[in-house]
Amino acid sequence: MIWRKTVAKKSLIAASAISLGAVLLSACGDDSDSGNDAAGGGGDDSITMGFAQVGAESGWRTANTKSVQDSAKAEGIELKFTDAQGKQENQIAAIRSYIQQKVDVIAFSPVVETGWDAVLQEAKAANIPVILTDRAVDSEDDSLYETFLGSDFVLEGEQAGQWLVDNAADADANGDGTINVIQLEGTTGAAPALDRAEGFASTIEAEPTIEVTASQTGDFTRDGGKQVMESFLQSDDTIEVVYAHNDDMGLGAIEAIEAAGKTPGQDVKIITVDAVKDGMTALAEGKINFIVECNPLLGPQLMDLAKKVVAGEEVEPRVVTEETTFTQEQAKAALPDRQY
Ligand code: GYE
Repeated sequence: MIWRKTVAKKSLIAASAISLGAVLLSACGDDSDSGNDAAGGGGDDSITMGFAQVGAESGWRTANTKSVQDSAKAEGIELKFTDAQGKQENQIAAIRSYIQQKVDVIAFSPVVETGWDAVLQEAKAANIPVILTDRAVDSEDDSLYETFLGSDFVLEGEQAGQWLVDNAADADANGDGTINVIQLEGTTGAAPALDRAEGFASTIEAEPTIEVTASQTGDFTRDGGKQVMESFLQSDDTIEVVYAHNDDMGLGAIEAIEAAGKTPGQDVKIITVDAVKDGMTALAEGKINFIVECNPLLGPQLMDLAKKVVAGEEVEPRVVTEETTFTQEQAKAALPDRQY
Protein backbone atom coordinates (compact mmCIF):
# COMPACT_ATOMS: atom_id res chain seq x y z
CA MET A 1 0.00 0.00 0.00
CA ILE A 2 1.23 3.43 -0.90
CA TRP A 3 0.76 4.89 2.56
CA ARG A 4 2.79 2.18 4.22
CA LYS A 5 5.58 2.52 1.71
CA THR A 6 5.68 6.27 2.33
CA VAL A 7 5.97 5.75 6.03
CA ALA A 8 8.63 3.11 5.60
CA LYS A 9 10.64 5.57 3.52
CA LYS A 10 10.06 8.37 5.96
CA SER A 11 11.26 6.10 8.72
CA LEU A 12 14.57 5.50 6.97
CA ILE A 13 15.26 9.20 6.75
CA ALA A 14 13.70 10.59 9.86
CA ALA A 15 13.43 7.97 12.51
CA SER A 16 16.33 6.72 14.45
CA ALA A 17 15.72 3.48 16.30
CA ILE A 18 15.80 4.37 19.96
CA SER A 19 17.60 1.78 21.97
CA LEU A 20 15.74 0.62 25.01
CA GLY A 21 18.71 1.39 27.21
CA ALA A 22 18.81 5.01 26.10
CA VAL A 23 15.11 5.40 26.73
CA LEU A 24 15.36 3.86 30.15
CA LEU A 25 18.23 6.17 31.02
CA SER A 26 16.45 9.28 29.86
CA ALA A 27 13.24 8.17 31.54
CA CYS A 28 15.12 7.72 34.82
CA GLY A 29 16.44 11.24 34.67
CA ASP A 30 13.05 12.80 33.98
CA ASP A 31 10.27 12.54 36.48
CA SER A 32 8.76 15.91 35.81
CA ASP A 33 5.41 14.55 34.53
CA SER A 34 4.55 17.74 32.74
CA GLY A 35 0.86 17.83 31.83
CA ASN A 36 -0.90 19.71 29.08
CA ASP A 37 -4.14 20.91 30.53
CA ALA A 38 -5.25 22.37 27.23
CA ALA A 39 -5.61 18.79 26.02
CA GLY A 40 -7.94 17.87 28.84
CA GLY A 41 -6.61 16.22 31.99
CA GLY A 42 -7.63 16.92 35.50
CA GLY A 43 -5.95 20.28 35.93
CA ASP A 44 -2.95 18.93 37.83
CA ASP A 45 0.44 17.94 36.51
CA SER A 46 -0.09 14.20 36.22
CA ILE A 47 -0.66 12.53 32.86
CA THR A 48 -3.61 10.28 32.15
CA MET A 49 -3.29 7.88 29.22
CA GLY A 50 -6.14 5.95 27.65
CA PHE A 51 -4.80 2.75 26.11
CA ALA A 52 -7.00 0.64 23.82
CA GLN A 53 -5.39 -2.78 23.52
CA VAL A 54 -6.21 -5.29 20.76
CA GLY A 55 -6.93 -8.22 23.06
CA ALA A 56 -5.06 -11.12 24.63
CA GLU A 57 -4.63 -13.31 21.56
CA SER A 58 -0.98 -14.27 21.93
CA GLY A 59 2.06 -14.50 24.19
CA TRP A 60 3.33 -11.36 22.45
CA ARG A 61 0.20 -9.45 23.41
CA THR A 62 0.41 -10.57 27.05
CA ALA A 63 4.01 -9.34 27.25
CA ASN A 64 3.07 -6.09 25.52
CA THR A 65 0.21 -5.39 27.94
CA LYS A 66 2.44 -6.04 30.93
CA SER A 67 5.13 -3.76 29.53
CA VAL A 68 2.63 -0.92 29.02
CA GLN A 69 1.12 -1.34 32.49
CA ASP A 70 4.48 -1.66 34.28
CA SER A 71 5.98 1.32 32.45
CA ALA A 72 2.98 3.56 33.16
CA LYS A 73 3.32 2.70 36.83
CA ALA A 74 7.06 3.31 36.83
CA GLU A 75 6.58 6.72 35.19
CA GLY A 76 3.65 7.80 37.39
CA ILE A 77 1.30 7.92 34.40
CA GLU A 78 -2.30 7.07 35.21
CA LEU A 79 -3.35 4.35 32.79
CA LYS A 80 -6.92 3.69 31.69
CA PHE A 81 -6.72 0.30 29.97
CA THR A 82 -9.24 -1.53 27.82
CA ASP A 83 -9.05 -4.91 26.07
CA ALA A 84 -11.02 -4.83 22.80
CA GLN A 85 -11.14 -8.63 22.48
CA GLY A 86 -10.01 -8.42 18.90
CA LYS A 87 -12.91 -6.24 17.76
CA GLN A 88 -12.48 -2.90 16.03
CA GLU A 89 -15.86 -1.62 17.24
CA ASN A 90 -14.76 -2.18 20.85
CA GLN A 91 -11.57 -0.23 20.25
CA ILE A 92 -13.50 2.63 18.69
CA ALA A 93 -15.88 2.68 21.66
CA ALA A 94 -12.92 2.72 24.07
CA ILE A 95 -11.29 5.63 22.23
CA ARG A 96 -14.60 7.56 22.29
CA SER A 97 -14.86 7.00 26.02
CA TYR A 98 -11.29 8.26 26.53
CA ILE A 99 -12.22 11.39 24.58
CA GLN A 100 -15.25 11.90 26.82
CA GLN A 101 -13.12 11.41 29.90
CA LYS A 102 -10.71 14.05 28.57
CA VAL A 103 -7.56 11.97 29.02
CA ASP A 104 -4.27 13.72 28.21
CA VAL A 105 -3.15 11.24 25.57
CA ILE A 106 -4.60 8.22 23.78
CA ALA A 107 -2.49 5.27 22.68
CA PHE A 108 -3.75 2.25 20.82
CA SER A 109 -2.71 -0.72 18.77
CA PRO A 110 -5.18 -0.82 15.86
CA VAL A 111 -6.63 -4.29 15.40
CA VAL A 112 -6.93 -3.70 11.63
CA GLU A 113 -5.40 -1.01 9.41
CA THR A 114 -8.44 0.73 7.96
CA GLY A 115 -11.51 2.51 9.31
CA TRP A 116 -10.01 4.86 11.88
CA ASP A 117 -10.33 8.32 10.36
CA ALA A 118 -13.69 9.27 11.94
CA VAL A 119 -12.74 8.47 15.54
CA LEU A 120 -9.27 9.96 15.13
CA GLN A 121 -10.88 13.18 13.81
CA GLU A 122 -12.91 13.27 17.02
CA ALA A 123 -9.77 12.98 19.15
CA LYS A 124 -8.12 15.71 17.10
CA ALA A 125 -11.14 17.98 17.49
CA ALA A 126 -10.94 17.41 21.26
CA ASN A 127 -7.26 18.35 21.13
CA ILE A 128 -6.13 14.98 22.52
CA PRO A 129 -2.91 13.65 20.98
CA VAL A 130 -2.91 10.06 19.71
CA ILE A 131 0.06 7.68 19.60
CA LEU A 132 -0.12 4.55 17.46
CA THR A 133 1.67 1.73 19.16
CA ASP A 134 2.67 -1.63 17.68
CA ARG A 135 0.39 -1.48 14.58
CA ALA A 136 -0.14 1.19 11.94
CA VAL A 137 -3.33 2.61 10.45
CA ASP A 138 -3.91 3.05 6.74
CA SER A 139 -4.99 6.69 6.45
CA GLU A 140 -4.19 9.48 4.02
CA ASP A 141 -4.14 11.97 6.90
CA ASP A 142 -1.05 11.65 9.07
CA SER A 143 -2.09 14.68 11.13
CA LEU A 144 -4.48 12.33 12.95
CA TYR A 145 -1.71 10.92 15.13
CA GLU A 146 1.58 12.16 16.53
CA THR A 147 3.76 9.17 15.91
CA PHE A 148 3.80 5.45 15.24
CA LEU A 149 5.94 3.34 17.56
CA GLY A 150 6.48 -0.25 16.50
CA SER A 151 8.30 -2.81 14.42
CA ASP A 152 9.01 -2.86 10.71
CA PHE A 153 6.75 -5.78 9.80
CA VAL A 154 7.78 -5.82 6.14
CA LEU A 155 11.38 -6.29 7.22
CA GLU A 156 10.30 -9.13 9.51
CA GLY A 157 8.65 -10.88 6.56
CA GLU A 158 11.76 -10.32 4.47
CA GLN A 159 13.97 -11.86 7.15
CA ALA A 160 11.71 -14.90 7.36
CA GLY A 161 11.82 -15.25 3.58
CA GLN A 162 15.59 -14.79 3.45
CA TRP A 163 16.15 -17.65 5.88
CA LEU A 164 14.11 -19.91 3.62
CA VAL A 165 15.95 -18.76 0.50
CA ASP A 166 19.26 -19.49 2.24
CA ASN A 167 18.08 -22.91 3.48
CA ALA A 168 16.03 -23.94 0.45
CA ALA A 169 17.96 -27.12 -0.36
CA ASP A 170 17.55 -28.33 3.21
CA ALA A 171 13.81 -27.63 3.20
CA ASP A 172 13.11 -29.85 0.19
CA ALA A 173 12.20 -32.86 2.36
CA ASN A 174 10.81 -34.98 -0.49
CA GLY A 175 13.64 -34.04 -2.83
CA ASP A 176 11.42 -33.18 -5.79
CA GLY A 177 13.12 -29.86 -6.46
CA THR A 178 10.24 -27.68 -5.27
CA ILE A 179 9.57 -26.41 -1.77
CA ASN A 180 5.94 -26.53 -0.77
CA VAL A 181 5.23 -23.74 1.74
CA ILE A 182 2.00 -23.00 3.54
CA GLN A 183 1.40 -19.69 5.28
CA LEU A 184 -0.54 -19.13 8.51
CA GLU A 185 -1.62 -15.51 8.35
CA GLY A 186 -2.30 -13.17 11.26
CA THR A 187 -5.60 -11.37 11.74
CA THR A 188 -7.08 -10.42 8.37
CA GLY A 189 -6.49 -6.73 7.64
CA ALA A 190 -4.00 -6.23 10.50
CA ALA A 191 -0.77 -4.42 9.64
CA PRO A 192 1.52 -7.27 10.78
CA ALA A 193 -0.44 -9.83 8.72
CA LEU A 194 -0.37 -7.69 5.55
CA ASP A 195 3.25 -6.63 5.90
CA ARG A 196 4.70 -9.98 6.97
CA ALA A 197 3.02 -11.59 3.96
CA GLU A 198 4.31 -8.86 1.64
CA GLY A 199 7.92 -8.99 2.89
CA PHE A 200 8.03 -12.79 2.69
CA ALA A 201 6.49 -12.96 -0.79
CA SER A 202 8.85 -10.39 -2.28
CA THR A 203 11.93 -12.12 -0.81
CA ILE A 204 11.17 -15.72 -1.83
CA GLU A 205 10.83 -14.54 -5.43
CA ALA A 206 14.62 -14.84 -5.52
CA GLU A 207 14.30 -18.63 -5.30
CA PRO A 208 11.83 -19.99 -7.90
CA THR A 209 11.75 -23.45 -6.32
CA ILE A 210 9.88 -22.01 -3.32
CA GLU A 211 6.14 -21.93 -3.73
CA VAL A 212 3.41 -20.83 -1.30
CA THR A 213 0.66 -23.32 -2.09
CA ALA A 214 -1.88 -22.29 0.56
CA SER A 215 -2.39 -19.36 2.89
CA GLN A 216 -5.08 -18.82 5.47
CA THR A 217 -5.65 -16.80 8.63
CA GLY A 218 -5.20 -18.37 12.05
CA ASP A 219 -6.01 -15.01 13.69
CA PHE A 220 -2.68 -14.92 15.59
CA THR A 221 -3.92 -17.61 18.03
CA ARG A 222 -2.57 -21.04 18.91
CA ASP A 223 -5.95 -22.65 18.34
CA GLY A 224 -6.36 -20.90 15.01
CA GLY A 225 -2.94 -22.12 13.85
CA LYS A 226 -3.72 -25.65 14.94
CA GLN A 227 -7.07 -25.82 13.16
CA VAL A 228 -5.83 -24.35 9.89
CA MET A 229 -2.81 -26.65 9.94
CA GLU A 230 -5.01 -29.70 10.57
CA SER A 231 -7.11 -28.94 7.53
CA PHE A 232 -4.05 -28.19 5.36
CA LEU A 233 -2.47 -31.52 6.38
CA GLN A 234 -5.64 -33.38 5.51
CA SER A 235 -5.64 -32.10 1.95
CA ASP A 236 -1.90 -32.02 1.28
CA ASP A 237 0.65 -34.63 2.32
CA THR A 238 3.59 -32.79 0.75
CA ILE A 239 3.85 -29.70 2.98
CA GLU A 240 7.53 -29.01 3.62
CA VAL A 241 7.51 -25.56 5.25
CA VAL A 242 5.15 -23.60 7.49
CA TYR A 243 5.55 -19.82 7.64
CA ALA A 244 3.46 -18.61 10.57
CA HIS A 245 3.01 -14.88 11.18
CA ASN A 246 3.49 -15.44 14.91
CA ASP A 247 4.85 -17.99 17.39
CA ASP A 248 1.44 -18.93 18.75
CA MET A 249 0.14 -20.09 15.37
CA GLY A 250 3.41 -21.94 14.79
CA LEU A 251 3.00 -23.69 18.14
CA GLY A 252 -0.55 -24.68 17.19
CA ALA A 253 0.78 -26.00 13.87
CA ILE A 254 3.36 -28.11 15.74
CA GLU A 255 0.54 -29.86 17.62
CA ALA A 256 -1.25 -30.61 14.34
CA ILE A 257 1.95 -31.85 12.66
CA GLU A 258 2.76 -34.16 15.57
CA ALA A 259 -0.81 -35.48 15.64
CA ALA A 260 -0.41 -36.31 11.93
CA GLY A 261 2.63 -38.44 12.78
CA LYS A 262 5.23 -36.06 11.34
CA THR A 263 8.23 -34.44 13.01
CA PRO A 264 8.07 -30.64 13.19
CA GLY A 265 11.42 -29.01 12.46
CA GLN A 266 12.49 -31.97 10.32
CA ASP A 267 9.75 -33.32 8.02
CA VAL A 268 8.15 -29.89 8.10
CA LYS A 269 10.34 -26.83 8.65
CA ILE A 270 8.75 -24.02 10.65
CA ILE A 271 9.47 -20.30 10.52
CA THR A 272 7.68 -17.89 12.89
CA VAL A 273 7.76 -14.29 14.10
CA ASP A 274 7.82 -12.89 17.70
CA ALA A 275 10.35 -14.89 19.76
CA VAL A 276 8.28 -15.16 22.93
CA LYS A 277 9.42 -17.71 25.48
CA ASP A 278 7.24 -20.62 24.28
CA GLY A 279 8.38 -20.02 20.71
CA MET A 280 12.03 -19.80 21.74
CA THR A 281 11.68 -23.01 23.75
CA ALA A 282 10.29 -24.85 20.70
CA LEU A 283 13.11 -23.39 18.61
CA ALA A 284 15.74 -24.56 21.11
CA GLU A 285 14.11 -28.01 21.09
CA GLY A 286 14.38 -28.18 17.30
CA LYS A 287 10.63 -28.04 16.60
CA ILE A 288 10.84 -24.57 15.05
CA ASN A 289 13.71 -23.77 12.67
CA PHE A 290 13.92 -19.97 12.67
CA ILE A 291 12.26 -17.06 14.48
CA VAL A 292 12.25 -13.40 13.55
CA GLU A 293 12.04 -11.31 16.70
CA CYS A 294 9.27 -8.77 17.22
CA ASN A 295 9.79 -6.85 20.44
CA PRO A 296 6.64 -6.44 22.59
CA LEU A 297 8.36 -4.38 25.30
CA LEU A 298 7.16 -1.05 23.95
CA GLY A 299 6.09 0.40 27.31
CA PRO A 300 9.20 2.49 28.15
CA GLN A 301 9.35 4.09 24.70
CA LEU A 302 5.60 4.68 24.71
CA MET A 303 5.66 6.50 28.05
CA ASP A 304 8.62 8.58 26.91
CA LEU A 305 6.77 9.61 23.75
CA ALA A 306 3.57 10.28 25.73
CA LYS A 307 5.35 12.69 28.05
CA LYS A 308 6.81 14.51 25.10
CA VAL A 309 3.59 14.89 23.12
CA VAL A 310 1.65 16.00 26.19
CA ALA A 311 4.36 18.61 26.84
CA GLY A 312 3.91 19.79 23.25
CA GLU A 313 7.37 18.66 22.15
CA GLU A 314 8.10 17.48 18.61
CA VAL A 315 8.54 13.74 18.23
CA GLU A 316 9.70 11.65 15.28
CA PRO A 317 6.71 10.59 13.16
CA ARG A 318 7.98 7.00 13.14
CA VAL A 319 9.93 5.18 15.85
CA VAL A 320 11.11 1.73 14.79
CA THR A 321 11.94 -0.86 17.43
CA GLU A 322 15.21 -2.73 17.28
CA GLU A 323 15.03 -6.48 16.86
CA THR A 324 17.01 -9.49 15.76
CA THR A 325 16.53 -13.06 14.47
CA PHE A 326 17.19 -16.44 16.11
CA THR A 327 18.46 -19.77 14.85
CA GLN A 328 18.12 -22.90 17.01
CA GLU A 329 21.63 -22.43 18.46
CA GLN A 330 21.02 -18.75 19.17
CA ALA A 331 17.73 -19.60 20.91
CA LYS A 332 19.51 -22.02 23.25
CA ALA A 333 21.95 -19.29 24.21
CA ALA A 334 19.30 -16.57 24.62
CA LEU A 335 16.62 -18.55 26.48
CA PRO A 336 17.99 -18.35 30.04
CA ASP A 337 17.83 -14.53 29.98
CA ARG A 338 14.59 -14.18 28.04
CA GLN A 339 12.18 -11.88 29.90
CA TYR A 340 8.98 -12.89 28.12
O1 GYE B 1 3.26 -10.48 16.30
C1 GYE B 1 1.25 -11.20 17.34
C2 GYE B 1 0.18 -10.42 18.01
O2 GYE B 1 0.88 -6.71 16.41
C3 GYE B 1 3.15 -7.27 16.44
O3 GYE B 1 0.13 -9.22 17.26
C4 GYE B 1 1.80 -7.60 16.92
C5 GYE B 1 1.34 -9.01 16.63
C6 GYE B 1 2.25 -10.11 17.14
O4 GYE B 1 -0.95 -11.05 18.20
O5 GYE B 1 1.69 -12.26 18.14
